[in-house]
Amino acid sequence: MYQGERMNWYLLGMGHEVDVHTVHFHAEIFIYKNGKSYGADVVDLFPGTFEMVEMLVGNPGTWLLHCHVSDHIHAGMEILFTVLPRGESELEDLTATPGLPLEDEDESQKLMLFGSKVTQEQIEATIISLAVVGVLLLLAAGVLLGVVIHLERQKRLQRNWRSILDDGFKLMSQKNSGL
Ligand SMILES: [Cu+2]
Repeated sequence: MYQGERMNWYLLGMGHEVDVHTVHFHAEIFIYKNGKSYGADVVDLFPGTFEMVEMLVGNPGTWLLHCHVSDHIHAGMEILFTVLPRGESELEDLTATPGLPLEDEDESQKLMLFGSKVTQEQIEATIISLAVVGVLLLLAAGVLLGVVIHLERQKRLQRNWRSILDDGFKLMSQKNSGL
Protein backbone atom coordinates (compact mmCIF):
# COMPACT_ATOMS: atom_id res chain seq x y z
CA MET A 1 0.00 0.00 0.00
CA TYR A 2 1.00 3.59 -0.57
CA GLN A 3 1.40 6.60 1.68
CA GLY A 4 -1.72 8.79 1.63
CA GLU A 5 -4.10 5.93 0.79
CA ARG A 6 -7.08 4.90 2.86
CA MET A 7 -6.90 1.18 3.53
CA ASN A 8 -9.65 -0.97 5.03
CA TRP A 9 -8.46 -3.89 7.16
CA TYR A 10 -10.97 -6.68 7.71
CA LEU A 11 -10.01 -8.59 10.86
CA LEU A 12 -11.67 -11.94 11.46
CA GLY A 13 -11.42 -13.78 14.81
CA MET A 14 -11.78 -17.57 14.93
CA GLY A 15 -11.20 -20.35 17.46
CA HIS A 16 -12.48 -20.45 21.06
CA GLU A 17 -12.07 -18.70 24.43
CA VAL A 18 -8.23 -18.57 24.37
CA ASP A 19 -8.30 -16.87 20.97
CA VAL A 20 -8.77 -13.31 22.19
CA HIS A 21 -6.44 -11.14 20.13
CA THR A 22 -5.21 -7.57 20.32
CA VAL A 23 -4.29 -6.58 16.78
CA HIS A 24 -1.54 -3.96 16.91
CA PHE A 25 -0.38 -1.97 13.88
CA HIS A 26 3.00 -0.32 14.41
CA ALA A 27 3.65 3.22 13.11
CA GLU A 28 0.14 3.73 11.69
CA ILE A 29 -3.16 4.92 13.09
CA PHE A 30 -6.56 3.67 12.02
CA ILE A 31 -10.11 4.85 12.55
CA TYR A 32 -12.17 2.43 14.63
CA LYS A 33 -15.92 3.00 14.36
CA ASN A 34 -18.15 1.91 17.24
CA GLY A 35 -21.04 4.34 17.28
CA LYS A 36 -18.45 7.12 17.25
CA SER A 37 -15.09 7.15 15.47
CA TYR A 38 -11.86 6.64 17.41
CA GLY A 39 -8.25 6.93 16.36
CA ALA A 40 -6.27 3.92 17.63
CA ASP A 41 -3.50 1.48 16.76
CA VAL A 42 -4.75 -1.57 18.67
CA VAL A 43 -8.10 -3.29 18.19
CA ASP A 44 -9.49 -6.14 20.33
CA LEU A 45 -10.70 -9.16 18.42
CA PHE A 46 -12.83 -11.83 20.09
CA PRO A 47 -13.36 -15.33 18.67
CA GLY A 48 -16.27 -15.53 16.26
CA THR A 49 -16.30 -11.79 15.60
CA PHE A 50 -14.88 -9.45 13.01
CA GLU A 51 -13.78 -5.83 12.99
CA MET A 52 -13.18 -3.39 10.14
CA VAL A 53 -10.69 -0.58 10.67
CA GLU A 54 -9.89 2.18 8.22
CA MET A 55 -6.22 3.11 8.08
CA LEU A 56 -5.07 6.48 6.79
CA VAL A 57 -1.68 5.28 5.63
CA GLY A 58 0.90 7.85 6.72
CA ASN A 59 4.38 6.47 7.40
CA PRO A 60 6.46 4.88 4.64
CA GLY A 61 8.46 1.88 5.81
CA THR A 62 8.13 -1.76 6.82
CA TRP A 63 6.21 -2.18 10.06
CA LEU A 64 5.16 -4.87 12.48
CA LEU A 65 1.60 -6.13 12.73
CA HIS A 66 1.13 -8.48 15.67
CA CYS A 67 -0.97 -9.70 18.59
CA HIS A 68 -0.07 -8.60 22.13
CA VAL A 69 -0.93 -11.92 23.80
CA SER A 70 2.42 -13.54 24.74
CA ASP A 71 1.40 -17.10 23.83
CA HIS A 72 0.22 -15.88 20.44
CA ILE A 73 3.49 -14.01 19.74
CA HIS A 74 5.46 -17.14 20.62
CA ALA A 75 3.19 -19.15 18.33
CA GLY A 76 4.11 -16.75 15.50
CA MET A 77 1.19 -14.35 15.32
CA GLU A 78 3.18 -11.48 13.82
CA ILE A 79 3.79 -10.24 10.30
CA LEU A 80 5.28 -7.25 8.50
CA PHE A 81 3.47 -4.81 6.26
CA THR A 82 5.11 -2.30 3.93
CA VAL A 83 4.05 1.25 3.13
CA LEU A 84 5.58 2.62 -0.06
CA PRO A 85 6.38 6.35 -0.26
CA ARG A 86 4.63 8.65 -2.68
CA GLY A 87 6.25 11.66 -4.36
CA GLU A 88 5.56 15.13 -2.92
CA SER A 89 3.51 16.14 -6.00
CA GLU A 90 1.40 12.97 -5.83
CA LEU A 91 0.65 13.63 -2.15
CA GLU A 92 -0.39 17.21 -2.96
CA ASP A 93 -2.68 15.86 -5.70
CA LEU A 94 -4.28 13.51 -3.19
CA THR A 95 -4.99 16.23 -0.64
CA ALA A 96 -5.99 18.82 -3.28
CA THR A 97 -8.60 16.63 -4.96
CA PRO A 98 -11.80 16.93 -2.92
CA GLY A 99 -13.58 13.62 -2.36
CA LEU A 100 -10.63 11.48 -3.43
CA PRO A 101 -9.49 9.53 -1.52
CA LEU A 102 -9.15 11.42 1.78
CA GLU A 103 -12.80 12.48 1.69
CA ASP A 104 -15.01 9.53 0.88
CA GLU A 105 -18.23 10.90 2.40
CA ASP A 106 -19.74 11.26 -1.09
CA GLU A 107 -18.65 7.77 -2.12
CA SER A 108 -20.63 6.21 0.74
CA GLN A 109 -23.83 7.91 -0.48
CA LYS A 110 -23.46 6.40 -3.97
CA LEU A 111 -25.14 3.14 -4.89
CA MET A 112 -24.03 0.53 -7.38
CA LEU A 113 -26.48 0.15 -10.26
CA PHE A 114 -25.71 -1.99 -13.33
CA GLY A 115 -22.01 -1.83 -12.48
CA SER A 116 -21.77 1.97 -12.24
CA LYS A 117 -21.98 4.28 -9.26
CA VAL A 118 -24.99 6.61 -9.13
CA THR A 119 -26.04 9.24 -6.59
CA GLN A 120 -29.38 9.34 -4.82
CA GLU A 121 -30.31 12.46 -6.83
CA GLN A 122 -29.74 10.60 -10.11
CA ILE A 123 -31.98 7.74 -8.94
CA GLU A 124 -34.71 10.19 -7.87
CA ALA A 125 -34.53 12.00 -11.24
CA THR A 126 -34.77 8.67 -13.09
CA ILE A 127 -37.80 7.57 -11.05
CA ILE A 128 -39.57 10.93 -11.62
CA SER A 129 -38.94 10.85 -15.39
CA LEU A 130 -40.13 7.22 -15.56
CA ALA A 131 -43.32 8.22 -13.69
CA VAL A 132 -43.93 11.15 -16.09
CA VAL A 133 -43.42 8.86 -19.13
CA GLY A 134 -45.81 6.32 -17.55
CA VAL A 135 -48.54 8.94 -17.01
CA LEU A 136 -48.13 10.23 -20.61
CA LEU A 137 -48.38 6.68 -21.99
CA LEU A 138 -51.52 6.09 -19.89
CA LEU A 139 -53.08 9.32 -21.25
CA ALA A 140 -52.23 8.34 -24.86
CA ALA A 141 -53.75 4.87 -24.34
CA GLY A 142 -56.93 6.49 -22.90
CA VAL A 143 -57.27 8.85 -25.90
CA LEU A 144 -56.77 5.95 -28.36
CA LEU A 145 -59.39 3.83 -26.54
CA GLY A 146 -61.84 6.79 -26.65
CA VAL A 147 -61.32 7.20 -30.42
CA VAL A 148 -61.84 3.46 -31.05
CA ILE A 149 -65.04 3.37 -28.94
CA HIS A 150 -66.35 6.50 -30.71
CA LEU A 151 -65.71 5.01 -34.19
CA GLU A 152 -67.40 1.72 -33.21
CA ARG A 153 -70.45 3.61 -31.92
CA GLN A 154 -70.67 5.62 -35.18
CA LYS A 155 -70.53 2.41 -37.23
CA ARG A 156 -73.30 0.83 -35.15
CA LEU A 157 -75.49 3.96 -35.54
CA GLN A 158 -75.01 3.93 -39.34
CA ARG A 159 -75.95 0.24 -39.43
CA ASN A 160 -79.12 0.94 -37.39
CA TRP A 161 -80.12 3.83 -39.69
CA ARG A 162 -79.66 1.63 -42.72
CA SER A 163 -81.86 -1.16 -41.31
CA ILE A 164 -84.56 1.37 -40.33
CA LEU A 165 -84.54 2.79 -43.90
CA ASP A 166 -84.68 -0.74 -45.37
CA ASP A 167 -87.72 -1.58 -43.19
CA GLY A 168 -89.38 1.67 -44.33
CA PHE A 169 -88.85 0.80 -47.98
CA LYS A 170 -90.17 -2.72 -47.43
CA LEU A 171 -93.34 -1.35 -45.79
CA MET A 172 -93.81 1.18 -48.62
CA SER A 173 -93.43 -1.49 -51.30
CA GLN A 174 -95.85 -3.86 -49.50
CA LYS A 175 -98.41 -1.05 -49.33
CA ASN A 176 -97.91 -0.22 -53.01
CA SER A 177 -98.27 -3.86 -54.13
CA GLY A 178 -101.39 -4.19 -51.96
CA LEU A 179 -103.14 -1.36 -53.79
CU1 LIG B 1 -3.66 -13.11 19.76
